[in-house]
Amino acid sequence: MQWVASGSGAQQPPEGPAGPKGPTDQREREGGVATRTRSKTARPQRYKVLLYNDDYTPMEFVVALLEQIFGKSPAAATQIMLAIHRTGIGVAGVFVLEVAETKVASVHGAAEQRGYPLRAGLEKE
Ligand code: TYC
Repeated sequence: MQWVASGSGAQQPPEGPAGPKGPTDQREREGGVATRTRSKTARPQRYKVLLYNDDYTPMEFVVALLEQIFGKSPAAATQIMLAIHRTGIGVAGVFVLEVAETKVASVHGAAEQRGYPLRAGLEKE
């Protein structure tokens, strides 16, 4: 007398890694990785690093900072420096918060080392 329900001669496990997969078990067929496409892409907030004009910091020093800290070409650095000189303020670059804060600290450190009053700041993009 046999007591197995299937009558196939071998008991099937109801669940488990070796068991048969139902057609709706999509996560397991894809290795357990969530593959749902998101309609919203996370974009971290970015911050403008601002430089302020003053009457004492030499123009060449500001140009050198824009090249060395912000990766500007000599021509772009000169344009930005002159715009700050004329208008009082300008954007040196745009970065995620931690990088922007580091750039501001680098500007202040370099200026203080030379005794210049140059100031930098942050503004949300
Ligand atoms: N105004 C300064 C001068 O005439 C030059 C300068 C430019 C200073 C930009 C700061 O962020 C600055 N020497």
